[in-house]
Amino acid sequence: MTDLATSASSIYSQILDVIGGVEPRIAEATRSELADQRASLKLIASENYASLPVLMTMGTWLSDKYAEGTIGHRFYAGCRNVDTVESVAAEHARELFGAEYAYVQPHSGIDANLVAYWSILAHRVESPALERLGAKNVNELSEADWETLRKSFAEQRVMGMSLDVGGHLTHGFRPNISGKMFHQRSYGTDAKTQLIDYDKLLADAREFKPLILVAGYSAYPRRVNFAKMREIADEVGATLFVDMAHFAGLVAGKVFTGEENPVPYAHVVASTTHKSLRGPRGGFVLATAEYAPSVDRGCPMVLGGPLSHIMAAKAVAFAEARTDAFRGYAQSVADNAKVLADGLLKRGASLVTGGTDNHLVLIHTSTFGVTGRQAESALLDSGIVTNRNSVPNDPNGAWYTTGVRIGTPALTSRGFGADEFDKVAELIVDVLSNTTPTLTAAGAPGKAKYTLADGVAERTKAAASELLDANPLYPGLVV
Ligand code: DSN
Repeated sequence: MTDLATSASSIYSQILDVIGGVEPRIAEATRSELADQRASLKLIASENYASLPVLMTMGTWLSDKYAEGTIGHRFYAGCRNVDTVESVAAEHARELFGAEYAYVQPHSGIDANLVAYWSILAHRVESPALERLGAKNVNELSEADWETLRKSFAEQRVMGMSLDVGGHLTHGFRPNISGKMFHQRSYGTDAKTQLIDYDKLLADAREFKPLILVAGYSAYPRRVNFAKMREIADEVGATLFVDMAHFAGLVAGKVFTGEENPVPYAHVVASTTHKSLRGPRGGFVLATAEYAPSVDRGCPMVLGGPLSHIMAAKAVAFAEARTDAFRGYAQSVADNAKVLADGLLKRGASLVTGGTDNHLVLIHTSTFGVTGRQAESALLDSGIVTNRNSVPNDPNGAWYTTGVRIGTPALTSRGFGADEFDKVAELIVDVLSNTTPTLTAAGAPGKAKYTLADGVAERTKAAASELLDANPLYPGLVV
């Protein structure tokens, strides 16, 4: 047992006892979650395991302080320690990503994207209008001028990757506020290669003339050329906004460099901190100096008061991500994804784009005659946690889907390497090959119910246990 594990065991046991004295069900659920996470193969591409120092940093009285505003310019008194926390986190983020400016207040990825959108609107639409009208801020505008400006926010255009090829709801789709704020057009991928077709994207952008070009994804298993994205944005006068929530860890870990690193090319970059970056649950925004003043208005523009305890944990996670150990981790995430993809392909699976060169893999479940929902459920029965996901031109829609998305960040954090990921591929193919859809009353394959052949769940769980036991989560932690 390491010293950290010994201390953490003692600390967390006492903390859970205290919590249990107030609400035993919460202490129980917290213990149970650790047991569940320890006992399953976590392949959700957007999840990870934060370090014990990051987890510990989240549970303090920094949570009790209101600090709306910005560093040194708060709407509340007594913020000197929050100023320190936010400054350290922002400094680490700037250095880690080589950004001119970092804003670490967003509470989540959606919040970070909202800050990005509104700061771009503030910079591109509001500021020029104020200048034209000779006003310092919106409160100085006449009612008529304000009404004109307010309406102009709703006339702006955004262009992002289509949902069914891997884009994200926040990239201008109607269920999210971004789809209600903007006129939206999506770009897809080439029908044959399933890769981004930059020439087609340019032609579409020339026609649509978006104010904002969004790059980034949540289910596209390939790298993006951000230099080309910037060329396209420049050609049509768009601001390039990159949502790197999924691959921030690969950028921080210097796996994505040169034209694959969004930071030197984008005007604004938003991200989460808890996916491949392995920090606390939260978000942040990076920007060029030009966009910094408007990003800095995130709170109270679209955010509530910053979560100081989470900003502190972001600082700790960024500090961890500066290390050689994190670089090694990030490279392993990408290497392991290739092994996982190859392991699936050689056993007969079909993958969107034919493979991966980032941290995620999208399995086409039609090869196994099941929907994404059936595959996700059968895998869960077998101790493998994934999520169903649409594939390009998905015949089953966004609810049942025809895909399962899997990723390597979490299990790589546990120490899984090539041998383990090849075995994971074997287990996945075994489960999916032994899953059959239940027939509907009309005799057609249904989309939700399924049968998993006898013994498959048990043998998969047993094999998974061997892998998990050899690579324990929070080794030595006993609560
Ligand atoms: N929930 C994240 C994901 O799973 O990709 C994005 O919203």
